[in-house]
Formats: sequence, structure tokens, C-alpha cells
Amino acid sequence: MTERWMSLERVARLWIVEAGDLIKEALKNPFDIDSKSDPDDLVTEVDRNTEAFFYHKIKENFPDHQFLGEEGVAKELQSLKGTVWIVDPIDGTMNFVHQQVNFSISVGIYEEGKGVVGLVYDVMNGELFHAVRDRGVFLNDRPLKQVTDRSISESILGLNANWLVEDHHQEHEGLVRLAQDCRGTRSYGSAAIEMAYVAADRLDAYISLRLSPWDYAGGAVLLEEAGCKATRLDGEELSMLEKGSMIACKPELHTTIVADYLEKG
Ligand code: 2AM
Ligand code: CA
Repeated sequence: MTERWMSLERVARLWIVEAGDLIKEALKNPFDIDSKSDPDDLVTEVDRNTEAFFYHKIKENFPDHQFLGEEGVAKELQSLKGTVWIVDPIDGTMNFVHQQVNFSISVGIYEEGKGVVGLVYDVMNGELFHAVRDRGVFLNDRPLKQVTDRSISESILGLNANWLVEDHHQEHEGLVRLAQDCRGTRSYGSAAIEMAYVAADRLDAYISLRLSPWDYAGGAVLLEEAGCKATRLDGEELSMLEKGSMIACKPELHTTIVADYLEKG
């Protein structure tokens, strides 16, 4: 199996780098920007074109594989049977539109619901994180060093300030206490990059209350190979078919945060 996963990773990597080059080209010209569910939920023609690029590559080369992407280029996925590619063509679209940096392409390849390949490409910083199940996790082809599991007071957490000012969710009090107790908070604006940063020991945890499978499918494979955990905030397994909350974290810190800050609310 590992050979097959490694060959899928090689192909996915060629496409992700090619897609990154197309995005950099697209940035040289004006592009259409729309909003989706709310005015701050942005999508551009570059998101759609990049998703279509992956969809057509996958269908041409692996006609029996399934596809799930953010922009709905493929029809809705009903199950995780067989091999499924879960693609976020641009994770951090708001950064893409406003900053032209700090966005990524995320690809997760799942077999019968199990993550086997994960890729997160920070396009403008030229950082490609990849992992193959049982083969470890790499940054630009160099193995990442083992993560350090720190205490809360020494930890830097990836946390968007939105989750601290809105008080209509049950985790609010716990998250405010967590932000007070940790060493510092950061928000980069791309869930996939923030998950990769946990795997690379640049962050100790990343927490979000509302993400979709394409936001975390690639990062979850990186984290598993880095010996970290990625679950919902209640500690339950992430769904690759439904939206939900997420904590990506070093293993002991995960236990502490879920038990002492999230379950107690
Ligand atoms: P996106 O750029 O692909 O939409 C920003 O904090 C992170 O949350 C990004 O990874 C962003 O992914 C994700 N996200 C998920 N749902 C979102 C929404 N409704 N609005 C903005 N960001 C969202
Ligand atoms: Ca996106």
C-alpha cells in the first residue's frame, strides 16, 4: 500500500506546484471576487479555476477516484468509499484577496475514509508540507523534527479573535480562559497553514469552531504523521463529509485543553 500512496503523493505534488504557478500568474491580472454565504465569505474566479484544474487532472488520470472540493465543481459527495481527493483550491481566500500572501492549496487523499496523503502548499512562501501515511511528514522534502508537547503556559495557540468576541457558543468561556492562560495567540487566516504549523512545531495548537472537510483534510494527515491530534472540540473524530469544529494539537496538550477548557465550557 505504501508504494501506491507514495506514487499518489508524487502525482499530487506535481499538480499542487503547477496549480501554485497558475495562481501566481493569475495574481498578475485583475480577477472577479464574489461572496458566498455571508459578505465576508469570499470566492474568486481563481478559486474556481484552481478547483477545476484539480478535478480535471484527477478525472483524466484516475477516473474511478472521487472528488470533494470547496467550490462545488464536482457533484456532492455521498460517501467516502474508495479513493477520495479532498481539495481546498485556496485556503485563506480573504488573505488571497486582501494580502496576496498567507493562503494555501490543501489536498488530502483518503482511502475508505482513512487519510493516506496530505499536502499543504503555502504558495507565496514556497513551503510545501507533505505526509504519506506511515512515512512521516516533510517540509520541502526535509523530514520535520519531532514536535515538543508544551504546557499551556508555554504554548502559542492559533486562534481567530472572532471566537473570543462572540459569546453565543458554549465553548466561549473556556476559549477566553485558554487565551488568558497560554503564552500567546496567533491568527494566520488559513486553517491548512495553521495545521501545518502545528505539525512543524511553530504553533502548539490551532482551534476553530467552524471548518469544512476541505479546510482540514490535508492538514489532518500531516498532523497524524507528526504524532499530533486533530479532532472536533469535544474530542470526537473529524468528519470528512460534514462541517464542524476542530482542534489540531500536540497529544498531551490536546488532552488538557479538551478536558480543562472545552468540556467544562
Ligand atoms: P477559506 O479561506 O477556504 O474559506 C480563516 O480563519 C479560516 O477559516 C480559513 O481556513 C477559511 O477557509 C476558514 N473558513 C471556513 N469557513 C469560513 C467562513 N464561512 N468564512 C471565512 N472563513 C472560513
Ligand atoms: Ca477555499
